[in-house]
Amino acid sequence: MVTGASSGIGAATARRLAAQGYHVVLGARRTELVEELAAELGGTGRQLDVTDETSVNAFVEGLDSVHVLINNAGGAKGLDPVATADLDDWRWMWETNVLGTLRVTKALIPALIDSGDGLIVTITSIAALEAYDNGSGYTSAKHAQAVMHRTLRYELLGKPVRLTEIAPGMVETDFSLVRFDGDQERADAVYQGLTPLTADDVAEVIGFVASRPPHVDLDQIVLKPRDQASARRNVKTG
Ligand code: 8X3
Repeated sequence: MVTGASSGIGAATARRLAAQGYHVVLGARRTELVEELAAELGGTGRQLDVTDETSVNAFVEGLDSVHVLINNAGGAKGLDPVATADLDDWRWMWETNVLGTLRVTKALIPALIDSGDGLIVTITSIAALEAYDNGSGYTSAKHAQAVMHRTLRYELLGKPVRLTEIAPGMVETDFSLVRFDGDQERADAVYQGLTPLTADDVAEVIGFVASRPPHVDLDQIVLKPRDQASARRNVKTG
């Protein structure tokens, strides 16, 4: 099951897992896109808004046994200093990244345990490991999401569920377009002058994680382009 599966890392991961033989269940707000992709992959596509409890409950209904949950839905809005933080942007980031991951994970823990060999992959970010100026709405949400995921690793110890945190740096998807509210020029500028990761680069790693034997838990994977050393240091910034 993949959240945020209509584009970017979510869609690429759904493709990869389907290629590895999984029946993929795709969720996103843009129903048409997930239905289309699911049809192509021989999977199931349904509307899912991780910020809405009713939507999450309807989505997981009937899923008795789930082997893999990919918590991918999330993102950033804005790049503002704390002094001028936009409360609505913060709410959106906490609702999607933190509470969205919580809602979906909570709803699926029984089905993951019942599978006898479950795996929870949460896509955090290098923003879950670092603080950077003007990014606190996103970095704080990603830190919180990551700590929840890492806590679950302790709480599920002894149960047949593995947990992997994937913390990517720059990946060229519509991430920056969403962050900058549809400003294509500003979004493109983020990736110009360096070679970012692609969604497929990340999906390939997730495919590797999912194909390890049940006793092997890849706890945390940090994945950056060669051109990026940290959230704010790359070949352009020096
Ligand atoms: C986004 C990471 O490096 O693009 O999650 O800020 S970065």
